[in-house]
Amino acid sequence: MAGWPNLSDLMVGAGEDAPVGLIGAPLGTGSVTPGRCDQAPRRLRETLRRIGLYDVETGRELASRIADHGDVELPGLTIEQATAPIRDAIAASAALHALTLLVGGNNAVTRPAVLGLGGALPSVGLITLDAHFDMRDLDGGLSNGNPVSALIADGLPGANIAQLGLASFANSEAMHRGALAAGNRVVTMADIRRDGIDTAVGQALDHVAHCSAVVVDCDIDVIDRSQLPGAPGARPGGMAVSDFFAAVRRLASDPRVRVMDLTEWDPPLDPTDLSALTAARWVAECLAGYELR
Ligand SMILES: [Mn+2]
Repeated sequence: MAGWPNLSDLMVGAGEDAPVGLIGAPLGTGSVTPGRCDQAPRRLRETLRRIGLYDVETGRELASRIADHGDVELPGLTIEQATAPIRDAIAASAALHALTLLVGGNNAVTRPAVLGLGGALPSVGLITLDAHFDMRDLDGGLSNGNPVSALIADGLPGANIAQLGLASFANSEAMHRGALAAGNRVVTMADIRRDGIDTAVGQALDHVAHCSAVVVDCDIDVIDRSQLPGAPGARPGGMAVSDFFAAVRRLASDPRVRVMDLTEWDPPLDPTDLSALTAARWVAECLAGYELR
């Protein structure tokens, strides 16, 4: 792809006018499985030059500029300590850009992303593409396994939460019951295989139809492990990567979607560049969806 127009050509400085913003949140502390997902923002930026701009499926070339706000400074911070700086970075970006791409870091970055949209939780929706409910209990403090529980405790109603891609033998009965009791829309991998990804995404958007702003959490462990080895939680039997890309594009096309995050990518887990190329194409799918608005 050397010499071809590519995603890196769309990156501009934080002070420049752009419809899309990008923030890195290299949060690695507090993970249930310790790892190096703090390396993901840097690796993603390095890989953007390998993703072209022209989409043969639509005959269109991506053109939306992305203002890079750099990484939130988080060295050594706990999730509790990192929450306010990430929240504030999201709020600042949302004031400037129609869509903000938040590159984690572990899945704990999703809570400050939701809080950054003004804190009016009854009007904010959350759609997760995730193998897990992220509904672990809060007794031991915040982790990458409980951002959804924490948001519900903050006051986010389950009527505003849709969860797509839940995997068998990767969640507890208590989490499943908790999600249903809260009123979350729960769509499992078998549902998606039976009904198709378009139906699943439509169900999620219907569930949050009353919300004025929406955060989409893309925990890439939702993708089948054979197609995304670089996430500690990814397992066989996960979402086809083509379905993941289609879901991301369609969700990004909804103007109410103000933040899309990419979490749980741990680059050293994948010695090939498969996971990096998948993460970088996520940026292209977000832009392609945005340009359908
Ligand atoms: Mn997760």
